Amino acid sequence: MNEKFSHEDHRFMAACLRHARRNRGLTGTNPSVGTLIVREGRVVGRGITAQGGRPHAETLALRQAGEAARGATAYVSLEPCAHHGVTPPCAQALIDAGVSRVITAWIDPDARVDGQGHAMLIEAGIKVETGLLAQMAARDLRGYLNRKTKNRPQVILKLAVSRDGMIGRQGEEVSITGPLARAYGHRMRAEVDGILVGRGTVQADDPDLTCRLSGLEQRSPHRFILDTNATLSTESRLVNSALRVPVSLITTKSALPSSLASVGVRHFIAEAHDGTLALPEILEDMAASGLSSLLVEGGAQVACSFLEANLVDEIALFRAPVEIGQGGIASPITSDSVPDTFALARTLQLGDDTLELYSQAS
Ligand code: AOF
Ligand code: ZN
Repeated sequence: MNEKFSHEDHRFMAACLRHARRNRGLTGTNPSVGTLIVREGRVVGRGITAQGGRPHAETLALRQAGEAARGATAYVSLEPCAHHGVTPPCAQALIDAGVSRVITAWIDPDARVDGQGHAMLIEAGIKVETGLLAQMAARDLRGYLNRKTKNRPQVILKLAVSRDGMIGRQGEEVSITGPLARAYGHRMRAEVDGILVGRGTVQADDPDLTCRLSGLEQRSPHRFILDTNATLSTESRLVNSALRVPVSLITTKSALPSSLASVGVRHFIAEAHDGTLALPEILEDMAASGLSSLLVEGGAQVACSFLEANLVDEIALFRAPVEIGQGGIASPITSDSVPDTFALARTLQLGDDTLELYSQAS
């Protein structure tokens, strides 16, 4: 245990991080941050970044704490901001409220903050310590940190693989995983900002790519289709739901056919290198538009392209006991061939299926 921090500090920061997790996927381009205000061992204020990104966590926690914040300790999962947004900086709000100690998990890499929040607090005579449960916080904030430090969203590759190593069958829609694994897949969609597939997958499966879990329908991510020549069928489910949940076609064309544009399909213009869409640049543009996490769901060729370009941060590998046999489409990776730059982080049993979650072992 780090000497700077007591058992109580660990316990409250852990609670603060759990609290922050509740709004993941709901705070727009802003990370979901948590704040706990603690006085004499008792929580007097709790806050999480609100839906849409404002108010910030500290504002809400201080509002709840009121006068009790004076002399209290504030636990914040990310360094309090130092910039003027809709409201004055959170660092200033903590100073004004009279807290005497601020403990954070991670320094905010946003250029407008980047140590300045901590500096403001120290300047005002507040005791500041950072780095408590840092790895856990960084894991929760990984989409945001990826966007700010690598200029691309965190990329999660999702694959459902049969016992014989297939992800589907040529020309036919087959179900590989069972209902629990499918529900988990929908849960994953609810937690990301974007989801991406190739046009071939749309043609073969006509997917919705929305989150259809009861109560989480509003958390469907922005849907992106790699479609170099903008030939997506206007009859597809994706196109028909474009006004409800955003769909962007990633193409090299200068304009979308009016049949698509007129029904709300958005256009994402990309470069191509040697006839192949330039994935690194696409991800950079996505990050610039505020996207922090992207779920890549198919098909085999798209998965291969992301893996070959070394653009995958995590792999969610669903292993199902079914056999596909004749006409199967081979998965680019199976449990036996996950690249050795990835480490198994977690295994979950979901009915008859097993989910293996891998992260880049950085
Ligand atoms: C905090 N507490 O709860 C969050 C913070 O667009 P704005 O003005 O809301 O600023 C967005 C930036 O605020 C974001 O990039 C990150 O630096 C910080 N997020 N800061 O003090 C919070 N969500
Ligand atoms: Zn703030």
